[in-house]
Amino acid sequence: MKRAVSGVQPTNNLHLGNYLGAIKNWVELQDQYDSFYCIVDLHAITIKQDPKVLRQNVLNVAKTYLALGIDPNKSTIFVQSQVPQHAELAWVLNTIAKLGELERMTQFKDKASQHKENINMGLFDYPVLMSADILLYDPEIVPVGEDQKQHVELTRDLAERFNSAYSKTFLVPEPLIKKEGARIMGLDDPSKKMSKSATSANNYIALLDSPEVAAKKISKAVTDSGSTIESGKDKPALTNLLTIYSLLSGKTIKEIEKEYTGKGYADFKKGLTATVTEFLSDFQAKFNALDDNEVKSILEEGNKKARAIAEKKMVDVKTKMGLI
Ligand code: ATP
Ligand code: LTN
Repeated sequence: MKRAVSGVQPTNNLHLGNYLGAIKNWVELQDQYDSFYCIVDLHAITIKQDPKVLRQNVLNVAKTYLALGIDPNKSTIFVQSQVPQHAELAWVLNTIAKLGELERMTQFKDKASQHKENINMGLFDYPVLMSADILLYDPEIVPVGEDQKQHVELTRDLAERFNSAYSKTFLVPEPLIKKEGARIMGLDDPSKKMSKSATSANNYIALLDSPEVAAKKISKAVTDSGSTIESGKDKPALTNLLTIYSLLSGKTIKEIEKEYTGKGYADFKKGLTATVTEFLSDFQAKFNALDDNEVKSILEEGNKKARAIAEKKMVDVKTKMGLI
């Protein structure tokens, strides 16, 4: 079976962008791919974390994966720091990654400007660790949102560079970025992506927002000029809301536009709110029903499975490099 690998950082609350751009696709891939979904805590510490909060966030992301439909009988859910080969392979890849190519990474530039007081080496090296997360498992595909395309391209370059220096060792993966939902925009500013670390909580709908809070955020969401409900390049705010509506309801954007012909923003936002709150209530009921100890044992199982594959791959890498 072909493999898929992806991950989310255990930082802040996951939001609709994380679901629609990434995790929703993971759920759909589970039957066709041997899937490995990681909680990337070593990535999270590139920004300062409170240890207690981080520990809780790792568990919360695992519960989020499960409540959104990742099935531990089909997919492997595991924690990055519990598989030491991620950090080990990152070091090896550091010796072939070029300073110049890392300096071009837009996520680094964004995060560095947001955290001027702590531009640490880990933040700079983040994409190399991500490459290690991927290459250890030889996946065919890496399902992610649009913002991660540049990092997957770097991963491909590093895989090819290593293969040509030391003979074929890594499969060169493809990013899987869906056309719809790959870049959900902020509700308060449709020119920027919805982000967990946005300064205003009105930017995102967190998966754990209460229906009341979500409704308030939708009512405050910016809209475009004009009064008709239609998508288009000149209507970024409405196109974003229509995309969310469409992906959560299963209706096409065309169908939704038709439904609201002759109606205004108030009716449209009412319909969107109903769709979003239904989704959130269903998700939160599943999330709250999960037992922490059961979730921890699912992670233990996943860690073991991931470790077995990663250990083998590192023996191959080290042998080829003359380290063993
Ligand atoms: P932050 O914005 O705080 O850096 P994040 O919201 O991007 O965090 P990550 O853990 O870095 O969260 O991303 C997890 C996955 O969600 C990645 O595959 C990423 O591409 C995807 N993703 C994040 N934001 C969006 C978005 N606005 N639209 C679509 N996909 C997204
Ligand atoms: N860099 C990603 C998270 C991430 C990831 C990965 C995604 C870390 N390792 C491996 C896919 C595969 C992010 O910031 N969203």
